[in-house]
Amino acid sequence: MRLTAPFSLLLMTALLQACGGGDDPALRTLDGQTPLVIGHRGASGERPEHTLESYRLAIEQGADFIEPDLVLTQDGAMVARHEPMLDSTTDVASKFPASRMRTKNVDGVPTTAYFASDFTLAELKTLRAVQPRASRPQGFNGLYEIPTIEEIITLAKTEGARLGRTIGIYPEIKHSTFHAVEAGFGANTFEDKLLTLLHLAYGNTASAPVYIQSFEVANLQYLNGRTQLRLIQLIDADDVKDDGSLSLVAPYRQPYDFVVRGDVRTFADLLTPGGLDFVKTYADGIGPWKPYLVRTVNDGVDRNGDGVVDGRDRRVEGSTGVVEAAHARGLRVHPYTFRDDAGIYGFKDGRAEIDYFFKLGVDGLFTDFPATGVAARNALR
Ligand SMILES: [Ca+2]
Repeated sequence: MRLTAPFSLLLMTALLQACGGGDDPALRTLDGQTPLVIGHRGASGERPEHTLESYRLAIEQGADFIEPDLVLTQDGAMVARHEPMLDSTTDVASKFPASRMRTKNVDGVPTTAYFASDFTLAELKTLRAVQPRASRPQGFNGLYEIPTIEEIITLAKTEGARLGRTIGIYPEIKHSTFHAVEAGFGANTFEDKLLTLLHLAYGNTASAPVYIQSFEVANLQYLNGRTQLRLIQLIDADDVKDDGSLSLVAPYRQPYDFVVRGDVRTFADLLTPGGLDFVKTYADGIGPWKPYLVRTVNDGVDRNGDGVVDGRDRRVEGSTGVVEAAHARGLRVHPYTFRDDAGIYGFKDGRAEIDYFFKLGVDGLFTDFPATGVAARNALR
């Protein structure tokens, strides 16, 4: 049946709205492309973080990138752990005596722990991952190994080929200064190792499905002179205050290489117009903690009426302008960390929070629950 013009228009509008696309404005990402869902430590809300099984679940759920944090072993292997310490995410204490613990300076904080850099890869392979958050599933503890970056790249490529889509990797160089000085590897050894491996696996090109991230600055500047792979400056803070401003307390106040060099700039200083101009000289984007992008205020009102005033009840005051200022300079914006079960500021749940950030125009985001991110991302299409 041929439809009259007004009727077909109505039908099309109805169909578009049924698909969720009718009222969406154009995407406000830097390149107009759909934002990326980055599986933060894999699907770490559901599996012990930084295991092949956590990354595999993130891929199954539709994540575009998987995110391994990297630390070095005694024999120089790159393995996935969020900290150079092994205590909270593995069963190391049940497998090695306390005499293997050491006290080291981790970004200015004296820390006594089992350090990955005091164990060989063969020793680390005898460990099994555990879930560090008591509120998350404990049933996978003791099952999974600590993976190397080589194993993670193989997983991403194998799964990508099987699924017919590109699975990117988003490695973070953890504690560059710690590895150079305290663990004794020397300046830029970590960076050189990672670049050599990534260039071999993906080539030296900005179109590779790779982002390298760091909270430090000098190592990203060093990398910028040696690779076309894309670089992301992470921007940390200690806490968010009631008025929405960021609390900057060491060791979350400044990039640690700034501390060592006597550079007084804070993380927040890197997001001012001048700070973003500086970041643009060596990086392709920023990875800020999310309260830097959306201002929320704790005004004591129990907005969701559950009898408790917490982060979810905060009043959302809108963009801080950082996304817009970064985009104006051609910098991508990938905020962290979105969690269905923790750290939600100003929204009833994790999905509503992600929806808001996607509408704001972020180019991707790190989430412990990639399925939630993928559902929100698909609703934009
Ligand atoms: Ca409440």
